[in-house]
Amino acid sequence: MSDSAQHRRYRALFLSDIHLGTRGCQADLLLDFLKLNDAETVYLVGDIVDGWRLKRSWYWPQEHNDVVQKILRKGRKGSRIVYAPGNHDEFLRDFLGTHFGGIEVVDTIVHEAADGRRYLVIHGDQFDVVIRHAKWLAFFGDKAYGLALNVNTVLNLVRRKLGLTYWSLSAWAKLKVKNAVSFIGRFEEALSDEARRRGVDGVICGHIHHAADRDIDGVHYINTGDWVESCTAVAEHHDGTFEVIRWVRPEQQVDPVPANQSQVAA
Ligand SMILES: [Mn+2]
Repeated sequence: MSDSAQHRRYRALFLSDIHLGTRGCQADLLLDFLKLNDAETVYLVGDIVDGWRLKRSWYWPQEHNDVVQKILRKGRKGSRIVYAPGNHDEFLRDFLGTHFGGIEVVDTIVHEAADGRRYLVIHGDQFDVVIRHAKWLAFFGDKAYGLALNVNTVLNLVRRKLGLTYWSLSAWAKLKVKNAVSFIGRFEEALSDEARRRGVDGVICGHIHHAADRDIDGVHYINTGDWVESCTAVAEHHDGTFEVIRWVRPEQQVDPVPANQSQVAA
């Protein structure tokens, strides 16, 4: 089959947690994906470049360059590229509201789907603190909740100044496998609560390396997954429906892969 036959153009594509600059990043698979998939708008939903890791030891093979070039090229060829940084690329949070190389940098943004539904696009690390202290935050209410989000930002700014790594709840939870399941559940709940609070229909996020597309109490919760473990992206079709794409090596692409069936244990 030729490339043009396999080539797809979606209304929007959402990618997160690529972690360029780390050995775990599956750049070869991502290049393959980017070659065959295009969109009117490409959202980079955080942790695209792993600034924390790069600061400690420089790892930047040609393939990682190629990924950046491929994304910039999509911008030049007419795709709108929107970048909402995460915790690993939070150095870009100093550039919110700016453009570079044709890329818009935003903290969060609302994406309007073809069917009119509105989605909050956000990396999601902003809610680590909320998840950790869900009980007392619920008790003290909205003000404490807003305060906790600010504390999280300041805390990590201080850690950065001290040269410590960003404290990552997801990394911590993964070390303790039995906590991971409840962590994922609470993350999904916190993000869908935020969508409800903001009066939108759904949320599209990343951060926990766990792709999803489901309804949580009337909120459409979508997670883009990652390009370290599961190699997933989310596409919006031209009718406003969404799909989790799980990308596998070309030689394995015999049958279409069921969207919600995990091939790799997260
Ligand atoms: Mn993250």
